[in-house]
Amino acid sequence: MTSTVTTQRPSVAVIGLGYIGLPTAAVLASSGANVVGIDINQKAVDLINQGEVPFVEPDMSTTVAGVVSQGYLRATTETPHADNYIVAVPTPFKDGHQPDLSFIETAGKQIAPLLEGNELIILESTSPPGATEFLAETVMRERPDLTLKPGSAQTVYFAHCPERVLPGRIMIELRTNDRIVGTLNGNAGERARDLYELFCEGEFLMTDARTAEMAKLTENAYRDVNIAFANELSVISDGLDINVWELIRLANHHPRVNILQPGPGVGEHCIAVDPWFIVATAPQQSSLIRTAREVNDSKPGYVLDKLLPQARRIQDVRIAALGLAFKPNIDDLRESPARQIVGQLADELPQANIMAVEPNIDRLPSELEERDNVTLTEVNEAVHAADIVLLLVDHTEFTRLDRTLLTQKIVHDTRGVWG
Ligand code: SAJ
Repeated sequence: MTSTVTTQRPSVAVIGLGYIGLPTAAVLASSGANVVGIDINQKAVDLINQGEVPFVEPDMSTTVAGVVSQGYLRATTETPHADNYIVAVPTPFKDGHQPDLSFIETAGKQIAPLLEGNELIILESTSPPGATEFLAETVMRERPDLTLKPGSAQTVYFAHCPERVLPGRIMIELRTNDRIVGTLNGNAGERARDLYELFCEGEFLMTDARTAEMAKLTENAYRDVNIAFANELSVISDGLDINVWELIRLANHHPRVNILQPGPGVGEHCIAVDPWFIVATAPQQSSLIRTAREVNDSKPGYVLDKLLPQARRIQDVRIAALGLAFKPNIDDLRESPARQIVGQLADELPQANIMAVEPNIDRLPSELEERDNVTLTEVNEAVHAADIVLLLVDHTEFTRLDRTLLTQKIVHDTRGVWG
């Protein structure tokens, strides 16, 4: 009996080289696929083709440099033909928190003219229920000669395989997390699993596309609701003169209680956005999920309401605002509540000297940089000079701060790290 061993590397085109697309492209290329990454950002494309990376993610740069130099990953602005497409484009929301699927639509229109039949198209972007179907319909509208009906030479296969990796641990979690795979037609799910098995050691959980879409949203809404519970407790505790972190620590000793941590709000693109996709899909049935979003979105305003009256009583007040990132020990400022709070402080207190401390960046974001009353300052210098110290992010540099520097200061610790 003879057996054939195929050594051919599968071809994959990854559309969107952002926080998910680029690490996925790199890890696929390092695990046996020939990958082309497509992005509209020419600067990012050029950087990647030089083996460099346009944003910081631990361990990503060495993988990218390796696969680019071996020729297994290249980036381009032009979509080529591939046997497998992975769509990892943004899914923001529009006015009224309605999902904006225009990037998915554009990706579908980009891919459609290249299709020959039998390709697999995987939607990775976090999406409202029905988005994989929407992508398939977009492609089919452009190409009426193709079909979703399995088994013919003209069939194109669609699956949803949502990313679930944590920023800061993406290169590890891509390999180790379990993967939900949702089939839209035929054996699309099995084909997606075979492709992801090149790098993913986690369990593959097979379902339909709509359930897979909802599962991803459910995970982030679960976390959002739990953070909202902690944030609501923090506001209640303030009124009762109770330390909320001690309260939560005590309650969490119960074997079936596990409350998350309050803070100045919820940042970044995932947890602060995804629950709205559920609300938009089922507005009448999602009052808890909507309220959780509102509670977390109101937290930056609550922090400001506590701080501003004190700040206004001090002439030419000096405020050390510690942290701009959306969570500890990363440089990602997207949708960060800390950044929002510092911006509003600058608006409300034109005479103040606001010393923003963010050890993970070397330049303030433009909307803060152009303000006369905000400067990027080193932590010890800022705390030393400040009347008010406002802790917004629990970066290691701040949790380790010499507490004696805080005596004589008005301290607002939104993360509960200084007791
Ligand atoms: N936060 C709190 N209190 C907590 C935990 C978090 O205030 O107890 C805040 C953080 O400071 C941050 C925000 O919530 O501002 C979100 O941070 P996170 O670490 O909870 O999550 P993300 O947004 O970095 O990543 C999430 C993850 N989802 C879940 O844990 C269910 C990740 O696995 C997803 O892949 C990612 O969203 C995504 O891309 O959807």
